[in-house]
Amino acid sequence: MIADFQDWARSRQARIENSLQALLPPANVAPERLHDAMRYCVLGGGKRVRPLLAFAAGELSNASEERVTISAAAVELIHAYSLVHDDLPCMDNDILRRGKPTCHVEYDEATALLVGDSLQSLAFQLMAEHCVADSPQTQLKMINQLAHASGSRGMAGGQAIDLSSVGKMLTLPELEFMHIHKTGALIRASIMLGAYCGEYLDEERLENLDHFAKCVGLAFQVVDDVLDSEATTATLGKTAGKDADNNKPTYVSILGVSRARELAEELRGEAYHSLEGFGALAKRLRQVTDFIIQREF
Ligand code: GRG
Repeated sequence: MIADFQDWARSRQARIENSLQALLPPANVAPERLHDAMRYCVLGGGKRVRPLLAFAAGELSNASEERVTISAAAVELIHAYSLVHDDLPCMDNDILRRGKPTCHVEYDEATALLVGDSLQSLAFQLMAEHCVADSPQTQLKMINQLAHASGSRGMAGGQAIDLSSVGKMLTLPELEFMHIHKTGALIRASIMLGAYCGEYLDEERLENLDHFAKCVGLAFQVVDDVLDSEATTATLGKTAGKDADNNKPTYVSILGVSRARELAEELRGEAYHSLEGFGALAKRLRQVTDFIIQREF
């Protein structure tokens, strides 16, 4: 990774960490155990890929860092909630997340459910409380996109398809449909929200950005599948090899590792192509794309 990108990414990661620290309810405020668990699940871990994408997309529209920070925090809270619920015994039943015991292991199942519920509500509270766009119409559009991306026609719907596909052999289009929803929708929302924080982009630019976002969301998942099959639990900070153990269809089980890696490269090419009209303004988006494709955890 080039030093210039590392510095940029570290400063945004620190910014989002500090903001999440301040925006989450303090652990000494009642109900203390719930607030403590919310902080445990959000702070001090994670690559913060979605916030990085939001900051990078904000550069296309000259968005203020304050606005992007709130939008990125909202997306990251939804993401953290999804991980907490995904780890529950009724879903993936996992004990390790971000190198630490999962929420229901460290606290209990009821607390983990409430943590997810509360993080989701807090995300929308932030988007309603702070001014994140030039006009109320754009701000409502952003809240709508985040709600859509999180719900049954986005992430939660993708998770439902995932749960029902255990033990089945999906076709490539079916697998893609699942991931566009489960992982892709929130990644797409983080990019579009970042851009909406600034000057309004014309429809053609928004469409190109949206296409970029779809490619990156899928590429993220393809790489995630490759890492799940090749990396170790210690490197990932979550249980490796879970997809195969759970008999889940993945890009690796359908395509094999080397074709899956090629697919990630093809998606990178298509993502780059969608950014051509933005020129140098899209430098950070290209770099975050590279980070997503080349990451080792
Ligand atoms: C429970 C409604 C509900 C949804 C869960 C996103 C999701 C849907 C489940 C997560 C399971 C999973 C491992 C999906 C693969 C891709 C993914 C989202 C990985 C985790 O995201 P990273 O790598 O995590 O960005 P960090 O810890 O870096 O934030």
